[in-house]
Amino acid sequence: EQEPAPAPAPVVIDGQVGHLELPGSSRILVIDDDAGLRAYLTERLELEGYMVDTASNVQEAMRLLRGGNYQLITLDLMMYPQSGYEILQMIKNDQAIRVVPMIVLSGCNETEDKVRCFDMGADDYVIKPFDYEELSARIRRLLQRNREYELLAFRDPLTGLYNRRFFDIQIEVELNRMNRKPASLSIALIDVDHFKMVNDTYGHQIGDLVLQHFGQLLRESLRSSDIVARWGGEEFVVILPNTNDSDAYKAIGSILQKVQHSPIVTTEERSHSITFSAGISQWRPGLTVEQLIQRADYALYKAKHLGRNRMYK
Ligand code: GH3
Ligand code: MG
Ligand code: MG
Ligand code: MG
Repeated sequence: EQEPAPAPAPVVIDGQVGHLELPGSSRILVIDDDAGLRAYLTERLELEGYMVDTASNVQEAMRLLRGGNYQLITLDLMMYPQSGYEILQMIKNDQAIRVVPMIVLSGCNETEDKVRCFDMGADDYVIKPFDYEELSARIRRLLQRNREYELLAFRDPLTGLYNRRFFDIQIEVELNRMNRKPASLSIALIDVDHFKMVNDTYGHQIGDLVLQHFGQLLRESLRSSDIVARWGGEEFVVILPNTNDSDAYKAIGSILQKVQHSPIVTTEERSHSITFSAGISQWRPGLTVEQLIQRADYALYKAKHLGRNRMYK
């Protein structure tokens, strides 16, 4: 007796979903009009590995918050001449910084003050004089919780890479950094060629696995300082800090070589590899984020138009 021949089921190289690491260690802003307390908190927190900045008034605090990337704020409620409430209100009125976790430090142990602070958006309220170990534990927990949310908010669920929301924030951070200290930076927009055919031939689920695998390959092939994000669909974007467009061209080119020679879907009859097209642009002083992306997008369009499986810069 003869067994029926099994249907040729596609075998897919299983893509490990990359682990997302948010860059940088935690930076804390201590806002307090008491110089002794600022010095004390700076010393203790720095011993624990945090980066600490301090501000003694609202102007300084807002300037630091707008320019820097803080993961947590401690705010003294009793400040002179502006009260901590006014600063709290200013922070919560600013769309960009209102999301930074905040612990209020206060000498008032009145329910009314605590309720008011929580209602205004404070995340925790610690009475002065405080036990440093307890404050430190509260800071640790708040940072951890926020990190858990960031991992959800900034991650693409299919590939485990960063998502576009993260790219939008990170590119601003990088350009701000370069305005302070000039350096080179390039971005690459990457679009898988004829991806619709992969879906049409093997099905959408296999298409998903191919995207996971490809995302992982991008991640593994680039430096850890390069930011790889899923732009959407079968499109990816890479930020290459400290890289001019010629070096970016080389880096992406080696991935292009690797990808076209490694089968990504294998059935009994044949194996299928994918190719991609990429558009590369280098940041120049004066370029906005939008212009930088527009240039990469135009370069990608040229690469597609010239026949795909290639780059353009
Ligand atoms: P081109 O070389 O011009 O880029 O051709 P293409 O087929 O790659 O481009 P097109 O924009 O025509 O098709 C993109 C396809 O990618 C269509 C869409 O269904 C598919 N796609 C987008 N997101 C996903 C996804 O998350 N999973 C899967 N399986 N397919 C996706
Ligand atoms: Mg005070
Ligand atoms: Mg596309
Ligand atoms: Mg495509």
